[in-house]
Amino acid sequence: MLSALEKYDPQIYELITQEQARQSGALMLIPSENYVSQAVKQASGSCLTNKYAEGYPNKRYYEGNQVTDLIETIAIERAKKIFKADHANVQPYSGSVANLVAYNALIKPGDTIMGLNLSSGGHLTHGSSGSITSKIFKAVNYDVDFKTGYLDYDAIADLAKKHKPNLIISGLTAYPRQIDFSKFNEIAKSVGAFHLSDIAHIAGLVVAGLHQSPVPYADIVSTTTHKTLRGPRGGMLLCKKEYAEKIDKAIMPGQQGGPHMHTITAIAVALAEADTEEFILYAGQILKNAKRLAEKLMEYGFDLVSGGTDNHLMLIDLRNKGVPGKKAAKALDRARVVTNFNTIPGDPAPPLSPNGIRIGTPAVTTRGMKEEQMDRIAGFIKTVIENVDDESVIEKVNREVLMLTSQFPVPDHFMLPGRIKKHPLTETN
Ligand code: DSN
Repeated sequence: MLSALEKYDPQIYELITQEQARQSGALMLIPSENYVSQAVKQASGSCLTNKYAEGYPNKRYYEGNQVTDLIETIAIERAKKIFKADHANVQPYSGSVANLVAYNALIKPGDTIMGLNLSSGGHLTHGSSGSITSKIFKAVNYDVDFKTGYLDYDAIADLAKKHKPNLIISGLTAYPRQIDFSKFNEIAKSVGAFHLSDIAHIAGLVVAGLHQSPVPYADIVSTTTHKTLRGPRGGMLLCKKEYAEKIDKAIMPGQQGGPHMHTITAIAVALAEADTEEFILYAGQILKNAKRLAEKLMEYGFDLVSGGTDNHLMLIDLRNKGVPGKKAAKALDRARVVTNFNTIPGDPAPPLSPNGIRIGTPAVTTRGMKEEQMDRIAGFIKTVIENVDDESVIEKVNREVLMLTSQFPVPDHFMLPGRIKKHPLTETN
């Protein structure tokens, strides 16, 4: 494929090559990023990108969907199996779309939604002031306890009683602790609200049994497919049987036209990869690495929100180091340590210049890095932050990172041992 690209569009070919080199020579610590397998990449770049398939398997508005019907059915069945869900829809283009679809399926414009504040680790689509979700709906936000950094379920229950939301969202993009979805469900039900759980960040941990699953509790569960789940960039919805038709209709014709069949094909592959012993070990190592990285950073005097992590990510409050988050993230990037600047709970600084950075371990774990390498990464972060204005020190770290990453090549061709079993659907057809 690349040779054709090289021939016809050398400029784009060259840029892809540069990006490949960047990804390979850097420590990708953004907790929402990961590396997909060659099998997922191949499915994503396949001829399925050519096909329109509006509708659902065996109920399409276009002809020629004999193969896409089988592929989408396999993806749905694999999703239902690994998440133990009654119903799955694999068509949402992204996590943001999936959340909007869930709102549209359950509530109406003008209703009240209640989600985690962006600055406390929530997502834009959980009712943030800049998001259309706060324009269509009345948005109420809960925060983490600013002193402990943890969710305070009593305070959330009180807020729910006060505002009587129609829908409560549980879920995170920058909360470093486990979430008790059963408690969220109790709170939602006590005020007659629907419960949407957004597990975009932790889907892989949920599948591996390393985080409580919201599937038995929430009315609808939304997720992306490309973070800890390690699939292509996409979205997915899971729900109880009673909401199946509502969800399907809210996606098509409610919000989307033709599904991206190449993405759904790659999602199917990723879901099978996640249904293996190797994936469970991978998810376990993500957590071990995160814990070790957090411990080492704290040893170096870094202030971690909530005093550590019990998932794949952590938030560093940089105020005691006297370095703003953006300045820190830019300096780290020059040293090939890629993070993102992030608000910390109750951050007095604006979101474009916050006091924190967010880091996580899913991508470096995919490269095979373990606790020993986490110690080195913590050392890189310490050196850069303590020498944030010294380009010669940053350049030295840059070279050390390059040496470390060369020992853990991007698993561009990593394959799981053995082959994914043939699905009975294609055996009988
Ligand atoms: N952009 C994602 C993240 O980085 O967490 C959330 O959508």
